[in-house]
Amino acid sequence: MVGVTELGYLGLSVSDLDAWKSFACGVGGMEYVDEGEGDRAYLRMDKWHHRITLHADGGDDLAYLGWRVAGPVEFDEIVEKLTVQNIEVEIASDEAARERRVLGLAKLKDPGGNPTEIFFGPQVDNYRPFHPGRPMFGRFVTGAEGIGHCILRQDDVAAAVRFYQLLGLRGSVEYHLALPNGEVAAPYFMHCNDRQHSVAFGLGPMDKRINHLMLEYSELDDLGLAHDSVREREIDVALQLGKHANDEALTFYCANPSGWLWEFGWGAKKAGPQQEHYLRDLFGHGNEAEGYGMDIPLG
Ligand code: MBD
Ligand code: FE
Repeated sequence: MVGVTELGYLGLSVSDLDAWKSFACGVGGMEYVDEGEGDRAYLRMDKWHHRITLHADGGDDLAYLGWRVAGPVEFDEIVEKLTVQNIEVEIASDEAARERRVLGLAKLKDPGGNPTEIFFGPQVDNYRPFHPGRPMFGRFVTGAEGIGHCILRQDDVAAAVRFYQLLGLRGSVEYHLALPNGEVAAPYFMHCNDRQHSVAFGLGPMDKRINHLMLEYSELDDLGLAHDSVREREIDVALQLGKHANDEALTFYCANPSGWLWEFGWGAKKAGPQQEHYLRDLFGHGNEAEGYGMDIPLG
């Protein structure tokens, strides 16, 4: 069955491009690309033209997610599959596809109302080496595993699971977390390639469409540099350094300039063939700054 192959790109609505440049590049190590368009700038993480577009429209939230399919045949197949399920899919114009630097583009919404795009054929500028915004020991883990993962707002988790299964993702609830109020949180994680999860949801109501984006470094020391500079700049840390039970990644979560979280990580294990669930993380991930939708007992 046709399915998406990776979470390929994100569009973010932001209000302060300079603050984003300083955070994503100075702290995170991304490359800033300004092509003089005025209302937007790009963040590069590898040889793709970009992985993130920053739209300076003041939204301070997720603008859209881009899911990749292999090529034109798979693109037509997945559009057909979604249409048969009565999901409204708009095939974008050539001009709109060019704007995203892809060959083919379709636009739809997930059940949470999150603007979702399906594309094939990203522009890869392999003549231009990736040039990190601050010295890096290694690189971002992207390639076949895509940009990283994110947690999205979904009011109806069952509907979200059905939708992402239709896109070709697999997964399950991976944690049962006992909350202080006696309830049990049961977040749902889904994958479409070797990355242990590309999308997750089910952590309760959220103010924004997105809770966090996770990015993975190939070298532990780059996570250390990011952590040092977050602490140096006194950026809010919502979850302290710790190791997740599901992907066993060492990560921490800090606020980005739009007031939602970036999870910087290293050492994630690959998706396995069978599902497991956990009651807590391995260590760390203590709660620190509150109000970012991560006030959950993981540690
Ligand atoms: C993750 O990446 C995550 O964000 C949470 C909340 C739990 C496990 C892995
Ligand atoms: Fe995460």
